[in-house]
Formats: sequence, structure tokens, C-alpha cells
Amino acid sequence: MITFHNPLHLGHAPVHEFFRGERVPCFEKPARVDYVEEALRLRGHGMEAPDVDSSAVLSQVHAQRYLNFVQTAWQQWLALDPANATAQPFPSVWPVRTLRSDVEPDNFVARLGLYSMDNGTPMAAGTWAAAKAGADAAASAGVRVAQGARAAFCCTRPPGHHAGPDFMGGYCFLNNAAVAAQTLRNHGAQRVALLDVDYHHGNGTQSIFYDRADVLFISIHGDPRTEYPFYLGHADETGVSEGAGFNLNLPLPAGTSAATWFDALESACARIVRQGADALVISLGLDAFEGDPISKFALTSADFTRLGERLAGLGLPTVFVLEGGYAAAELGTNAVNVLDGFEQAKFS
Ligand code: SP5
Ligand code: ZN
Repeated sequence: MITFHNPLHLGHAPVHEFFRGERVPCFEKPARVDYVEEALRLRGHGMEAPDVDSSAVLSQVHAQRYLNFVQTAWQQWLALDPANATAQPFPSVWPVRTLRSDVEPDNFVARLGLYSMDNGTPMAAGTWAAAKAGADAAASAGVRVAQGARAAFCCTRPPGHHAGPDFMGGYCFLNNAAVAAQTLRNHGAQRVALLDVDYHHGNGTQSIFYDRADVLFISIHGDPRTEYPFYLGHADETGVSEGAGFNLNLPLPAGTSAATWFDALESACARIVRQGADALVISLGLDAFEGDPISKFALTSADFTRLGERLAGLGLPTVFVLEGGYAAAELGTNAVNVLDGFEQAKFS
């Protein structure tokens, strides 16, 4: 499969995140993509560098003041104290209900809270460069598919689907899947379906497209009553104004079996067919895997092949965008199983 890699992902290498008040090693680490690239090479898939600048499309899916903040956040952090070069910024205060989010505070940590949904999204010196190169890879995959390729894969980290119009969160900074979908729209697709199979609800993507009918968002994920991101992803979120009816959440309880997961996939596929989509974007998280350390579904590596086969059956030009998946050593097998299942499906 045509694959765009992220040549700058290694610059995003924060060391720790928080768990129950303690600092623990980051789950979202550079080795994840190393494993996927290794599996791609071993199984005969080439890799290309991004060849599209995503700057314009990023402005269509994110607020400009948020983009400006992420681009300069590390410099702002160093300006507080040069010793911060070896520390990680974390927000400690957020503009929840009744507080104002329209005024940018002069205090850096307060600005960081304004633009963050959690304290679980650490930054490093190369975070902007890595996230921007990833968005370029997503735009590159979108353009290639718009030009007639059957499918393309954006192999990147940091992931993107928790990043909303003007906030980071859940290890995500720039919404790569939204960039791919918007790129397809800009290049002639009238209706795009965006299916998110990451274990966690794609709250950022949902919010970006919630009032739009041209991009149908569907997500299969752990029930937000117990699973991150907790505050979005319920079944009654169906879209607003123009977008009413163009958002479908399929939350499943932690512990859900593969059989039940594939039933939800059938519901998602039926909705995509009903939309009459002319292009498909897959937010390809692999954390529905039974061995994932932070998730609670039970898909096997073979199930990921089956997922790819089923998606091929939709018969749509398709962009795959890597999202989560924290069983790093199995991530390459699982991701490339989806891609190979897609390419080898008899009916594709
Ligand atoms: C893209 C993506 O998959 N983001 C997921 C963000 C999840 N953030 C919350 C992580 C909570 C980790 N809990 C550790 C439990 C260890 N037993
Ligand atoms: Zn996830």
C-alpha cells in the first residue's frame, strides 16, 4: 500500500505522563512507529516522505490561535526558564464551565490549560515539527487517493483524533484524520465518511465535523461512562444543524468480545453505504487489540486482517491514518494486517 511516513516523529519524545498522580513512562512512544515501519518493510510495502504542505488545510480544521500556540509552545516554555529544556510542560488549570476561554491569558501554563483537554498530553522540543510533518503525511495520503489511488496509509505519531478545533489531548496535537478528510473534500470528494476504530472515542474529530453534513463521522469505542475521553462519545450525539444525522457513535462496554465489535462494524458499514460516500478515511487505532495495556477490547491480530477485508468491501477510495495502539511490539503486525487484509480482499 502507498505509505507516507513521518520523518520527524522522533522529535516528539516526551519521557513521562501522569497516572494516579505519579509520573509513568509515556505509552505513546517513538518505538510504536518503528515497529510499524519494520512490519511494512518486511511485508513489502514501500514508504514515501510527505509531499504536501498541510498548512492551508490545517487552518480549515483548527483555529488559527490554537495552531499559533502549538507552533510556538516549546519556545514559550523555554522563555520561562532555559532549564525547562529538560522538563515537560503540563497544564494545571482549565477554563471549565463559567470560566472564559475567549481571552488568552498572559501566563504560559494558563494558556496551555486553555488549549488542552487533559494533563496527559506531554510536549517535547520537536512536538510541533513532528505533528506538522504528520499532518503533511495525512494531506499527502489524501491527495494521492483523490488523484485515483485505491488507498494510502499515513504512518505517523503523535496521533490526532483527540485533538479538537482548538485543543490538544489524549497524546494528540493536530487532527491528522480530519486533515485527510478535509483534503479529500478540497480535491473533489462530495461526501466523505470517517470511521474511527481506535478504542477511544475520537472526540476531536467528532467536534470538528459535528455541524457538517459533508463529512460523516462514525466511531466504535469503549463506552465513555468508563473509558477515556469520558466526556464525549455517547450514542445520543448525532450531530447539529447541517450535520444533524451525520454523527454515529457506537459505544461498547469495556470487555466487549470481538464478535460484538464486528457487529458494530456492520452497523458502521451500513451507515457509510447509506451516505453514498465517495471516499473513506479510517482513524486506525490498534488499541482494540486484546493485548493493549490501556484498553479493554479483545480483538486478535487475525481480527485486524478481517477488519481490513471488510473495509475493502465498501469499495471506496480509502485513507488509513494511524492513531493509538500501545502494545508496541504487536503494533506493526496489527496495523499491517489491516492494510494487507484490505489489499488482499477478494472483493476489493
Ligand atoms: C490516541 C489515543 O489512543 N489516546 C489515548 C489517550 C488515553 N489517555 C489516558 C491514558 C490513561 C492511561 N491509564 C493507564 C492505565 C494503566 N493500567
Ligand atoms: Zn486510543
